Amino acid sequence: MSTNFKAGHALTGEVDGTGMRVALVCGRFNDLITNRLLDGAMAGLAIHGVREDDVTVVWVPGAFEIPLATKELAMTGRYDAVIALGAVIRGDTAHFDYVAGQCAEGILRSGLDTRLPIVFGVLTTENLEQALVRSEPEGDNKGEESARTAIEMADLLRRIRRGD
Ligand code: INI
Repeated sequence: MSTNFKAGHALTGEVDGTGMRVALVCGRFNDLITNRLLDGAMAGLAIHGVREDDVTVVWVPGAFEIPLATKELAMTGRYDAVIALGAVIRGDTAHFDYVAGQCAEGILRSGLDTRLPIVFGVLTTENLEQALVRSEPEGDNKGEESARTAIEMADLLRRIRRGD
């Protein structure tokens, strides 16, 4: 029979983070937005059964600094997943492209290098309004979505490695 690694519970599709340890890295730049993402992520983790005591939150100056922190946290071996939260909002210069691009590339690389799920919960938007829409306290929230992704990927890797 073939093996089919479905996301979450076979019937409901729900993911279960019970017993998982998760680290969050938040950029302080645009912290009006990143605090909203953090609230969404904490709520998402709680909904899926992750205990508050099993969550570590680390702040860094901006999105550019996120990959170094995600990699360092991943390398401790203490976490099942790491979530990166940031807000890069386009200004008048090319700075946006460097910060957003390098942040995304660095986060991807830190996951591949450490073989741990590192979730890209970094908003890259044209303006503040778009960032607000994607960080709603009750509604669309990239932080909450990232929490689910972290649990799903941690569970998937666990099952692939166990071979069940
Ligand atoms: N950092 C962000 O997280 N978001 C931004 O929109 C941003 N902009 O626009 O400049 C930003 N810049 C700071 C950057 O992440 C570093 O902290 C800084 O360059 C020092 O390395």
